[in-house]
Amino acid sequence: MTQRTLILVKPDGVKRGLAGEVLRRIEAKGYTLAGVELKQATEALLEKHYEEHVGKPFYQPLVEFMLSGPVLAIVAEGERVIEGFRSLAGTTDPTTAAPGTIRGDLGRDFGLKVQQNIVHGSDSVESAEREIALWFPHLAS
Ligand code: DAT
Ligand code: MG
Repeated sequence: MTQRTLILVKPDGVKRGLAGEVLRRIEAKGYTLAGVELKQATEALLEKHYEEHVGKPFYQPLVEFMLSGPVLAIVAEGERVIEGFRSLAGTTDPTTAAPGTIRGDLGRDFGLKVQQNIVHGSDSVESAEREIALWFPHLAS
């Protein structure tokens, strides 16, 4: 089942120069790039992107962090890429994400906040469609 997913290298990843490393891991796994663009998010875009988290205690710090610099937005394509990229990324908290994953290998462990976990990846077919339409309207299906 060929799918597309929306990946973001978050502002911490871009600032630390890890955008290329994330792209390298995506390509090394065999996924293809359908879109790549450096973008500055807006509050309105993030409110839609993180709609399931609006109102949670970590929502405002998350949005402020996501506005703190540009993100590299990526559409990757491949067989079961939605769960495949989630697996490459590792679990949400970089402190405990497994070694070998992006968050596990690259998450810094000093004074790190959970939202500074380098990458975002869509978590379902529905989220992927919704998020691709938000970040890459011209690629929406
Ligand atoms: P994921 O990015 O692994 O899909 P999520 O969708 O549950 O995780 O949350 C979105 C982002 O919000 C996540 O990447 C980091 C931040 N976040 C989640 N839970 C948090 C918490 N308990 N405290 C602080 N930030 C949190
Ligand atoms: Mg999520």
